[in-house]
Amino acid sequence: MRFVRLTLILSVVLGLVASANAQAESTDENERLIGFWEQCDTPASLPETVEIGLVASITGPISFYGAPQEDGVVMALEEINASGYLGESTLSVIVEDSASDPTYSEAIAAVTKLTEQDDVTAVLGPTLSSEAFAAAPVAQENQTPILGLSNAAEDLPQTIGEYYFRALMPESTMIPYTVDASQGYAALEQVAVLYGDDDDFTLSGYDAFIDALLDSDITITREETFQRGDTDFNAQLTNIVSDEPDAIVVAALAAEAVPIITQARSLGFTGPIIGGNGLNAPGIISGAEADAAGVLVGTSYHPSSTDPLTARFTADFQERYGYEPDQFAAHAYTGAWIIATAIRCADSAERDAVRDALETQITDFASPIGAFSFDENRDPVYPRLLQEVQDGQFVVVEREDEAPALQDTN
Ligand code: 1QQ
Repeated sequence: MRFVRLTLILSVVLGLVASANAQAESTDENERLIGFWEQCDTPASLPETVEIGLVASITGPISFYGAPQEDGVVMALEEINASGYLGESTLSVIVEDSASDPTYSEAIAAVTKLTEQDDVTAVLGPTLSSEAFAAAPVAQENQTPILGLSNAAEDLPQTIGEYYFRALMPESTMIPYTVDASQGYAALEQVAVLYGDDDDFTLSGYDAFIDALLDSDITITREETFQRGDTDFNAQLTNIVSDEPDAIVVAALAAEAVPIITQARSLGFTGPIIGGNGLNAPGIISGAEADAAGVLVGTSYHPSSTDPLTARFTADFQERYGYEPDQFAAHAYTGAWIIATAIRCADSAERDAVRDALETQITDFASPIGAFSFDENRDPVYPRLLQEVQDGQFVVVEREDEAPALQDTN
């Protein structure tokens, strides 16, 4: 499986080398919607090939998130190489599947291989915050920049160190917005909280929800817990529903979120179900079907955006893969372009130079998730939006920034 994927990527890369030079001088505006074409000169000192790694849970229950991540990264690399963004140099990726391993040892082994054996310039991933807590320290020890694409747990950059950056904002930044925006949309006086107490991401989601609810003077009717792999939530939900809350807040990963949603509806709960990042996967909707109606979740990307860059990303991805991209694909695509931009701006494949460029160069980077910058904690800043599941799809019900700033593409 991995061999097939690598072969495929290699042939994509090789096929593109030939066309890269021809297109390097292209001034086609559509092609240059994304990238720091003006901000940083075309690099001249890079090796023929610059290698990066991707660690993602492409198989198993976490593939809800990891599979679209791989697709987003592969598409970004194809664009980067075809457009000559790195001059004569080709960016290639070694993909490692951390396979939803609940012990996280697959993620640790993957980051070890990439940083110690393959000598990659930088690593993208891993998918879960829990995987990142376990595996990113290996990149830190090997002084290799590592960009989390979907890690929302609290304090990850501070815990791992200066080589860790992330392309997804922490729950402590997204959830206050989610709760605030949901209030404008649904009457929330008393709310129940259901959360996984054995995962770094769901625990951070729990903390962020509690803080946001208390800040908004919303009464918490009850708190209930579960663990990864659980399938029967009827005991917790029966208690929760008996209090007649206005909404249920859920900090869960997708595999558990689907039965939570369907069992809550079976028990007669018809109100909003407000989720953290785990509920951003479209698999929630295909899994819970009509029961998903009324799920509210904060995010950064929506395929309906009319921003030209976002619209082009959405159309190209849909055409290439035959399915609509989700937030996880959009962050992965953006993350790959950001690594390429750090390499371009540093004019170096050297790890420290790329790390420094990530820290100093990435400001107002126009992307499918809006204008993207890193703050002083190496956490990202970009506009947020609230979406609700209506008629079997995510629909934007509020956005923080109607028109994300577009960088000058001339
Ligand atoms: C995390 C997450 C998950 C919901 C998706 C990967 O955000 O583990 O931090």
